[in-house]
Amino acid sequence: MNLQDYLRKQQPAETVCELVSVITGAVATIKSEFLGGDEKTGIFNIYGEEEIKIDKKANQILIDVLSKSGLVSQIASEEEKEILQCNSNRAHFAVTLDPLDGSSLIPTDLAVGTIISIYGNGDVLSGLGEISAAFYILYGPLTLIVFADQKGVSQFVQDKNGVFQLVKEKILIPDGNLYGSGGLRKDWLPGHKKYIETLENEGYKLRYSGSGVADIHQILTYGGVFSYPALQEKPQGKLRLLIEVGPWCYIIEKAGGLGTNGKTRILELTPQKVDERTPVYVGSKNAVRRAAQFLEQ
Ligand code: P6P
Repeated sequence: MNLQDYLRKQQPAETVCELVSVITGAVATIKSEFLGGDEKTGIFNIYGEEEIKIDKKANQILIDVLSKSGLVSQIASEEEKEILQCNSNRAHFAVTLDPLDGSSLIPTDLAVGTIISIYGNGDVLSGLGEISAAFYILYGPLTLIVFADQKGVSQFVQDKNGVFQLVKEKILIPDGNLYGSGGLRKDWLPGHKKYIETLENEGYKLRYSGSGVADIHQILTYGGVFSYPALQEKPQGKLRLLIEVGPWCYIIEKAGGLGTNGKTRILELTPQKVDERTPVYVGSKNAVRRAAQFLEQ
């Protein structure tokens, strides 16, 4: 079964299926821009990171198709300073997007991803508990989509004709023993450092590529925990609550896992602005729950 047929079966609202198709229909165009996409632009985004050509290109491709669809009233993109208001006459979804998360790894040919969350209520700042669906596209040896909604998590792989075919559904995250942590070890706070050392002593294996979508997908597949903690000089860590962490935690929790900021469930939070950052612990329930004990110390 392909993605469109699956969604038609899953989603009563035809427009959700159409919205996802609008985005996945842009995958070939985005991939065609990878070659030469790593050239620097000399422009720095709101996070102080220098943008590369493919960041802007992927962002423009997705904003164009979304704004023309008539299905979207708001777009919050990692590449845009403000929330974009769009004319929508057929539906009024709000969409968050990270057009190409991990794009700085393109020169190394590691997997990168697009992150999407959908708000049926048309308001990206209404709270992460209002997410109606979320998915990521992972551009690796395969091009795959992991899609989550109220009914669970499913995985699709692009076939030789460019069609996304269902390969797994009702995915549940295993316990597993992988861990990844961002930030320099010297900048970790004592509680986080103790937590990670405890996992390592229990035989957890380090898996961290610097490309969040790839790292999250590995945790979803094999189990364990991905974290980007509060740091000495950055108490909110690095990752974006609305654009990256919210969708990741939505997907992982629909697969039976858990996502927190170390203390509070991420999906209970309401971002106050597009570029709000948060520490994150996301993955298998048990491993994530244990973090809180160390962080309270
Ligand atoms: P660091 C990519 O820039 C990103 O936003 C996530 O995809 C990834 O998990 C993290 O930052 C990597 O950050 O500090 O390890 O380069």
